[in-house]
Amino acid sequence: MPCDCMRSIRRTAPPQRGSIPQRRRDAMQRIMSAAAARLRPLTTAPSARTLSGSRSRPVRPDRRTLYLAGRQKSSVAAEPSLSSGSSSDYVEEMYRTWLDDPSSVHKSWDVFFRNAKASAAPGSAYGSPPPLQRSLPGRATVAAPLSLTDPDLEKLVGDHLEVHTLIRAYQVRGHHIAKLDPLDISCVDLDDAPCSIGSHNLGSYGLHESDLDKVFRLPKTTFIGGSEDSLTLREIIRRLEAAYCQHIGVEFMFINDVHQCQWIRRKFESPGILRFSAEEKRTLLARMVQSTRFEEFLQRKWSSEKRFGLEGCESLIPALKTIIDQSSSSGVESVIMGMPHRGRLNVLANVVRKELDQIFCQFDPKLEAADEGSGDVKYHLGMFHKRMNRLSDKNVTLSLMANPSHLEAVDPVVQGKTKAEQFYSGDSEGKKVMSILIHGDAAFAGQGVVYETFHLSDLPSYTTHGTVHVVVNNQIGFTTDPRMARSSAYPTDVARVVNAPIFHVNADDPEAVTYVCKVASEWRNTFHKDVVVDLVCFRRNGHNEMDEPMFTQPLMYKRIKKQKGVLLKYAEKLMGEAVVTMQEYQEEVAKYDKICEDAYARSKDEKILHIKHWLDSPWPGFFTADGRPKMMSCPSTGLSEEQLAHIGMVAASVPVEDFTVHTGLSRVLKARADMLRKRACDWALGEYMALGSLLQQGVHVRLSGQDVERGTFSHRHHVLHDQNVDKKTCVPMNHISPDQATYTVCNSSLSEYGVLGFELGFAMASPNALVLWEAQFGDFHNTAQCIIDQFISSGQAKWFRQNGIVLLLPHGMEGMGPEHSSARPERFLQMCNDDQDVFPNVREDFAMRQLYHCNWMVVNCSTPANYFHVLRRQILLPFRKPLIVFTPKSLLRHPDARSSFDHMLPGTHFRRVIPDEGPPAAQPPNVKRLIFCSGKIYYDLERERKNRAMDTAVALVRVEQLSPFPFDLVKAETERYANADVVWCQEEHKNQGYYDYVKPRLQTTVGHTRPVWYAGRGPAAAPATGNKHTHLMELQRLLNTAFDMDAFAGNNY
Ligand SMILES: Cc1ncc(C[n+]2csc(CCOP(=O)(O)OP(=O)(O)O)c2C)c(N)n1
Repeated sequence: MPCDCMRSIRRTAPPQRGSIPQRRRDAMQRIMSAAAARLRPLTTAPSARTLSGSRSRPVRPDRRTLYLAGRQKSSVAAEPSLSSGSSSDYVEEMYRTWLDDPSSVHKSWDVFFRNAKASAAPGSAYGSPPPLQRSLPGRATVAAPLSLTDPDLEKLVGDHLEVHTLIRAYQVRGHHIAKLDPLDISCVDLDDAPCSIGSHNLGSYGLHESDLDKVFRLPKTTFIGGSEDSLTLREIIRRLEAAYCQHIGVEFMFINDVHQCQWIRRKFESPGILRFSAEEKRTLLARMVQSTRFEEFLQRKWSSEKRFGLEGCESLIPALKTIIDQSSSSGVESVIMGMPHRGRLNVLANVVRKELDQIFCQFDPKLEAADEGSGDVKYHLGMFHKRMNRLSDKNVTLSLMANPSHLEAVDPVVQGKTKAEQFYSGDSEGKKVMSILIHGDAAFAGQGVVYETFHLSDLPSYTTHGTVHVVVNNQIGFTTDPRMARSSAYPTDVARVVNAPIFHVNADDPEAVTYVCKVASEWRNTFHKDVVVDLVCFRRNGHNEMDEPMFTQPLMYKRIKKQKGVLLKYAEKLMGEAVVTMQEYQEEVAKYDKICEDAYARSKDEKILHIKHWLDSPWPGFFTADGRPKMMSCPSTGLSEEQLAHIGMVAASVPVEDFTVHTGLSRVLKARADMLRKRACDWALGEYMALGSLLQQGVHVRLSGQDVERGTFSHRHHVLHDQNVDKKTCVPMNHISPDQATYTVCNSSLSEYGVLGFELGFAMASPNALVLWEAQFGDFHNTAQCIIDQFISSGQAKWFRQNGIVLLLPHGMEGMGPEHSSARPERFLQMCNDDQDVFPNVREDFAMRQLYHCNWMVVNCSTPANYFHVLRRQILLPFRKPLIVFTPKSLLRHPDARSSFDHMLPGTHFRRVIPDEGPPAAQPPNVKRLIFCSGKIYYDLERERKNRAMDTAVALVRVEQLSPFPFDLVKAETERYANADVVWCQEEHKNQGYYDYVKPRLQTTVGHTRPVWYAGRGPAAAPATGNKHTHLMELQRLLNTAFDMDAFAGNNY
């Protein structure tokens, strides 16, 4: 599909030649006045140079411009005008020079500045310098304002400004005409109008062919001159085209930091930047050999296996290696990477250096899996490897994170793990640990989590201090071409939201790729901000090796078939330059082929596949050598009375001097103190006790989510704000004891997918941290469903790595409408891996074994003490499992939802089931109904039972740990109340909540000998009514059913 309409650029109205419009004169006058006001006195002016370039002046790093400070909308398409920063720079520079020595500037500038100083009316002050050829520098002797009429003078100044504009146009839009596409077929219109840069477009700038050999002074906003400060227009254009319009296209002019823009200009404009030594070229060729021959080897051996080969983007391997080399030389010790399917095996083999035989044996269909769990396909597995970097001579740890098929889902996970490693190694500026994210073009543009991840990049508690993004832009997504896949010009436009520079590069030019990657890593390691490398390439095969691409992209693939391989092209280039001989090249190829063959032979010796050899995050010392827990028990999660009192005291106070808290908060703190005097805890205090005590034990605690610092329901207040001083805050939890671990509590961006992924990644880095993510309301967790399904519930089964993340999901039917009621317990429970039909073998360590074998734990605590215990248990367990907690809303302040210290003292534990401890327990035979329930409905049932004076007839048993299901304890209750009918009561609708999960398990528990009845709302599409009255009616109805002893009489079971 060749297309000529590619990469057109908006035309700007050509200025009139030979005359300078009044508008511009006025603007110039304004700039002059502003410049004069800002400049230093005459005596301090540095040495000057004339327009014809007689003297040079050092660049002042503190140079001010007219750029706006702070975050600003990008203005890539904006034409530079006289009022733009760069034009004002030019005039300002002239003015400085003139102030220093009026004779050192051209006569016309002298006239102009004298007029301006004499405060001529706007417009009349302007006078153009004469043409360069006629300029004779000489000190002006006339002090009075001059009037200039010479049109040549006007043209010269105008032309200089136009040249300046032209230079800027290349910097802004040169990438539009860069030769980025190896296939030269790109159909992606960047704009609808024709191109306005290039020597054939001089007219757009008021310039003419006859100006090409005139010499122009270069502004300081360009580095094309190298050591020269003026060049002919012809040479200016040639150098700009070399810098911006060849195989590299640089998008950066939207960055509103002058220093950063200058840095990039210097990197891409300086003459000779793309010169490589013979040694560098040979290394690059060897890397291209590895990348290319690896895919060819796999194709030869397993021609009908999917491998999502890299053919068409082989330069990804040298690209990544360059980033790693460069970063290692700058001091980076650990690089964490995330990437999709394309080229993943190649990256594992040639970048992370996974043993080739381990990769090859993944292709063997006969090998059995050694580990429990599902395992995963080979192009999803992760890897961790420490190796010596040859360039820097330093060790670098490389991790490639395991990921699901769900494109881009791993991005925030990588960032979280990177943040954690930075945190644990005290790397507060990201100098030792960094991340690289590799993307496909379609996924980068299409997946919203990319945007969410970018928005974390500069937030204090989430920044990883710069990520290098590499896009494998093969100009197709499965069968969809970019014209149908995105609305933006480039797939990388999403990165502009954080002002990340974007370096597009033709991936068929390995040297250009290498250079760009060097600059990208230098950028990251200099500014600690994100940067994007867009490898514009193609996909030689179909989406996978079995796929026929000609069905849908016939013309593109006709072109691809004719496309010579990049390795061959590069080898021929180097042979042409006499950098390598044909024989050397062939030897390099043969050497790598032999490495592959030897590894292939070794892979035949493998008898079994071990997923644990593919761990991306090892936890040294946490397990035994064979990966088992060190014990199968959990100590008491209780605390001493003194500890409870001490942490409580911190929670009830402001532990710093001179800090004014809100009066409402003072009341909250006082209420806490009152409660503590009574040795009691509400929800917030229970949480305080759990987190505070873990911190005291040296366990890092991180609580993240929307508005978690105060708590959505204003109950937590973990960050206090001084009422008089901006940004003065206090985190009392960090004042518990001097040797405690750090508590991180952070309000997140308004994202679930990105932030939950991030926290999951954080939790992966170490087992010795409690990482909690709280949803604002549990309902919103489903925008992060991919992280929950693909990582949290199934991650261990697929990738062997355990994870102890905690999800706090506010849940409860309180008449708040369909969207603030349900955290969807049914969904979490449906994904639990315990068997509903098999009553387990209950041995002494049953509870522990059950936890060990589950994929996650799901709890709904009804008391602060139980919440306290379950959080502490998370760390005291000898293994890690995700914990899903349905947390309360109204119970946060419910007077009955309090716990005595007695339930938190040494020897106490999390209670999986809370039996009825009242009258029913004293006379079990009298109990007619045994109601099992979970969470807040217990308090409604309790109240109703009291109102109906049915304390002896109805037993209420709370199932606090829903999954893994406490078969043993539930059985004890059903046996205790042998005469009672068994009811499951819930406030959720019948097709929601816990019923579908609990019912078969209750039936299994009673051996299907007794019916299990249901008291609750009927089935419904929405989780809750939006009508308060209906809500209360529904509640009363279900309570009526629960306590109506005849409710189920005659019903079929
Ligand atoms: C979230 C998600 N949606 C859909 C898919 C199915 N899928 C697999 S690869 C692919 C195309 C990806 O294109 P691109 O990002 O350009 O990468 P490429 O395969 O071209 O390297 C699609 C749609 C997926 N894996 N993940």
